[in-house]
Amino acid sequence: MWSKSDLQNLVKDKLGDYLFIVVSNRQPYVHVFNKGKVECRRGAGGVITALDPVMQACHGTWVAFGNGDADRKVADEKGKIKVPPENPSYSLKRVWLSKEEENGYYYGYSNEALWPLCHMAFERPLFRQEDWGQYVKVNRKFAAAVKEEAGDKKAFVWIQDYHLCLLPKFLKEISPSQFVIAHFWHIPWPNYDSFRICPQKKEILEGLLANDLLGFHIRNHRDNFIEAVDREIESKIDREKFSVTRQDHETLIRPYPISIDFEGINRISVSAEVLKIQEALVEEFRLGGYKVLLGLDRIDYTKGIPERLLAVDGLLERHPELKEKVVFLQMGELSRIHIPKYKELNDEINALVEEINWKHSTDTWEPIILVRRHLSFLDLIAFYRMGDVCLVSSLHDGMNLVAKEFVASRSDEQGMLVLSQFTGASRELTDAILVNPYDREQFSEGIFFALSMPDEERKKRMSKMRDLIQQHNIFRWSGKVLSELLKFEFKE
Ligand code: GDG
Repeated sequence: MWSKSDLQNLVKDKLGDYLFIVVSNRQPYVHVFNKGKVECRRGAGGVITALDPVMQACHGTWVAFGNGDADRKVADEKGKIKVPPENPSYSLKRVWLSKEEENGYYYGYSNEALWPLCHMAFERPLFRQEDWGQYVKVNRKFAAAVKEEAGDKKAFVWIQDYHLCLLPKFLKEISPSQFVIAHFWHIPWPNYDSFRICPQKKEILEGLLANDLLGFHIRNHRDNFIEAVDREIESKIDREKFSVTRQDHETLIRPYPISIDFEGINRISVSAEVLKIQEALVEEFRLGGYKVLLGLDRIDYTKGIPERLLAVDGLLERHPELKEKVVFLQMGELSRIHIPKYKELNDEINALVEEINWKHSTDTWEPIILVRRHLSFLDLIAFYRMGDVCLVSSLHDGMNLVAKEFVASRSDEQGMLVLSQFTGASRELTDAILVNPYDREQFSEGIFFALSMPDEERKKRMSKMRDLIQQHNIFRWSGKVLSELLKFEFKE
């Protein structure tokens, strides 16, 4: 089994005199003012969990957008600061963006054009020329920051996600042989008929083909990307090797399903702190005696939250005997609220919760509790521990880490996962109850099946899913990508 130290050793042994630079929009540490004092917060999410220890081991540099209100105060004149605060061992180099750049590059082109383009959630992408202009400008800014950091030294650069499609090309333009570049695409890559509407499709593909290695979660996304290249770009495609060669440069295209820190989550899930939070939450939401259905997401239209609410409504219609016996607890952190679609979704969710609660509630019970609050990591695990059934109903999702985190939190082998078949995670977690969130009846019955599953079967299914995630953990994921990039054989 791959561990954090295996990954650290790999990087130390194989990096040689190359620098290691990670580039992402989101930073691993953000500085904010809290009651007049500067506070440093660690970002959440798989990439940070996996790469923070790697960076600590190889003393690399992480380049990211400095979005915290106290970020400038603590950084030096080059935007740099050593992190983590308790053990400063690598550099975080912040890229500063103006409001206009943030609007055009982040909210505009990344999240109103590329995000809906890549997810089949039937939201029409908005391609504004001025957003594209800012997107190009900001990608150039990131390239300049990487070059400034590397000087003339050779560097491995690992880029994250759809915010930085053009960065690989700009880096190779600045210095053709200095950088070896990998890029991981965290969201789906759509089929060609969806992708071809993008006015900047050629520029995006050319940007990504400057990478030496391009990773997707699943084979289907890889194949969709290759198909887009085939239809749009003059190049040589090797379908045995899964590579594209264009102007003498070869890009390997590979699937790497991302994962989580299974051991870390598993350990915390049985801690006294988590148990204490769990008890407090049961009291706060008065969950004692009920079966708890759980949803936990960033509020986003790709996550299928209205569909989930409708499925719970359907469940209570079809199985009225469950009234006063189950509660659906939906936690949701607001996100991207500057974008009108996200505000509309929020209103839609509020209205649905009100309607369904009004329809089914009794004098002493309401079926749905909606909570909008940012959770600490410990709160998050406590929530997972309270759920009898976790509902993940994305309309389309690259992977979905909530599904994997829920399974890892259940060292008691209790709980069951109802999982959308349109998530990357559903390819691996075949012991979950797989549903089509657009099919309300089937989804409702899936929840019913999960609630009424015999103990033995539930334990068997959970144990199989837990074994899989334990083996295919986040450190193995990074190890696989880096092995390919550093060109040596990956060992299990
Ligand atoms: C993209 C792709 C892919 C949520 N609320 C809180 C909180 N979270 C954490 C969860 C989980 C993460 O956020 C969400 O990850 P997902 O994978 O579910 O979704 P996206 O944010 O859309 O991520 C996705 C992922 O990239 C990785 O490649 O799986 O398909 O869309 O880790 O736990 N964390 C805390 N408080 C919250 O309130 N601390």
